Amino acid sequence: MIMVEKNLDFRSDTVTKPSPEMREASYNAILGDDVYGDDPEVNELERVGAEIFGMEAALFVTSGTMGNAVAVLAHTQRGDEIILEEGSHIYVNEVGGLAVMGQLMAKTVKGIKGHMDPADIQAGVRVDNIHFPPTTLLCVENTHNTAGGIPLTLDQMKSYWDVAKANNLNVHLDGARVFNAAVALGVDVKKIAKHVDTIQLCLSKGLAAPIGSLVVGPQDVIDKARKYRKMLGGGMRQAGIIAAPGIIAITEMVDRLADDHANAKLLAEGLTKIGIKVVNDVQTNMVYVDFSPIGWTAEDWNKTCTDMGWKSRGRGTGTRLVTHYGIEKEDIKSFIEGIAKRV
Ligand code: TLP
Repeated sequence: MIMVEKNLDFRSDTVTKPSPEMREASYNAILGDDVYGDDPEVNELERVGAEIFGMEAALFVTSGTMGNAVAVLAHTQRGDEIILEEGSHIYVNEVGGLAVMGQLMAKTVKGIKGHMDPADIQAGVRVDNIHFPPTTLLCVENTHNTAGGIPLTLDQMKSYWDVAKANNLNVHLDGARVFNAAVALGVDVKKIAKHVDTIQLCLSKGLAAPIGSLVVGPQDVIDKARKYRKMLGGGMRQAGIIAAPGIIAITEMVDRLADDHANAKLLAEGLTKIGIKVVNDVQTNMVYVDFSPIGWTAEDWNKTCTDMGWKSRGRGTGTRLVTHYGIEKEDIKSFIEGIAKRV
């Protein structure tokens, strides 16, 4: 019997390990060649994924980065301009793939807590002019990672949709943590999906599957994305072994994200009492801290965490702490007590 493994690692929710049920599902997977469309677990994951989001189709990809890449490629032509939030993962953290693979121009809009003012989006859209590239896509991120795991509200999502459609743009959502957003907002994820054309959602973050993402959207866009996935080397053959845990991720691991959010709040409150500054508005599973008020450097923080058996990676005067599957309320309490003793 495989037990739920403790995972005292605040670096990210990408570190989550599969649940015992997921490991069993991988073991029992029937498997087939997915490039021929023959893998039953992949087919089921794509069917269930599309259904959960109220979309026509879904595509299983290796990672969030690949999911965003194939979606952006499917929506655009070489030489288009796309609008993104300044701190978005696609713009900052995906190795410039949009420029390299898509030959796309990027126009960034500065958000406040991850939220872009629709007027700024409108101002970023190019008018039809022989000198300008056409603007064809708006990318949104929900929850917004570098803004502190902020869930964008349905009204905000609708405001992007309205401005995009008024200008004939498609909308792609980097929903690496879209289930965290839905849980934090207390809404069905379909309501978020209503305001976008495509979504990339990660199975391998808080939902604890070992590998992979889904791209969901209209059939014709997903067909194009599938072709781009093959071009990028992402045709995966007996991928059911990793798709089987993905099915459990989206059907059984969503509700427990509320525990991660509660644990993040508990962590933020505890650290604030000790004198550590929490710099974000904690609404989901991320706590951004500044430990300079207690006189600690990143080295002090990292060493203290290591001594206590935790993984955390301080840089400069702060770090991001992410709560996830494998970290329980008791672990948060003992982490806070441990830090308090050492300050
Ligand atoms: N984010 C990772 C790091 O790359 C920063 C993390 O630890 O948070 N979109 C968003 C919003 C993400 O946060 C990430 C991963 C991705 C896309 C990419 O997913 P992967 O890592 O599966 O390629």
